[in-house]
Amino acid sequence: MCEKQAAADFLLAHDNYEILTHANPDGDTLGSGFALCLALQSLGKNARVITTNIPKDFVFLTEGVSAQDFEAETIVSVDVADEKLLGDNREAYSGRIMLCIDHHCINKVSAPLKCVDPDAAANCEILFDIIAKMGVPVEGKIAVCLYTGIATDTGCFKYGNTTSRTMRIAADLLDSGVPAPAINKVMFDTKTRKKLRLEQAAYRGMEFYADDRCAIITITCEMLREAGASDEDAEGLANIPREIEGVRMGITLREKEDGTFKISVRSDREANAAAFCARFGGGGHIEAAGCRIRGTREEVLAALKAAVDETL
Ligand SMILES: [Mn+2]
Repeated sequence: MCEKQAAADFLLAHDNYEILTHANPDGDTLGSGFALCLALQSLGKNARVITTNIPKDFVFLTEGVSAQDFEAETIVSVDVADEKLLGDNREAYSGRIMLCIDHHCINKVSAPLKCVDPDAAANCEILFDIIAKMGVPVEGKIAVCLYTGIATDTGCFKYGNTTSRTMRIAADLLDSGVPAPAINKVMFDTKTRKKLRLEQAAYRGMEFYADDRCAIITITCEMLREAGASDEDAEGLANIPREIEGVRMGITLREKEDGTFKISVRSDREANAAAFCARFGGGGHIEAAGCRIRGTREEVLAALKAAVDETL
């Protein structure tokens, strides 16, 4: 269900856009949002991105995008699978989304026009097509935004969601002049000392389950404090457990101040992380998904291990 031409026609026909990202924004939702914002502005339309807490590595995506003052008319969501993922913006925007552009396999956003393509590795792949169909050249800052989204959602073109089409789009973006090595260095090959300390603690605490086919790490609030690290430094740690040989399912627990744990799951395609997280009211992609569970660490671990028993 992805009529890209219909989405492009809609975008050309309307004006005064607010573009919604998901909460705890990543490179794909921000890349999608700012690429679309720039495309709309280049057509003389009013547009702004509504987002919060942009991680510092992604702030460059916002640079050079003019902040416009206007009365919003048309609400578009990008990379948002469910209205509850709008976070603090949920109340203000629920039920008002007119066009939903997404690539999650389960999309629960209710909108009169939806463009959802689960075969796209990144939502930015879909935006690449839509922006071209709008007649806007995919180059310059728009191309940088789209490249960043695609590179981050594919783990720099390593994950199983990467297709030949992903590579072809990336090739077009490189042809347009995107400085891919510089972006990749920041996204994948740079870490703060705080993050290093956090990783060291995470590796030390890693435990194995289900005959070592499952590896689990826990990041507690205390570990963050001891490392002098922020929530942002904890991003990306979810990939660590799956790096261990023989591990088919890697689970990361992040303790939150509100008495819940944020769970990130990375798996092979058979184990299906999205289905695993759906048991706990979460969702995502086949190889990368997440959910929230309330309880003590022991209770949460027990619930997760029971689900692992039924999955692996
Ligand atoms: Mn995405």
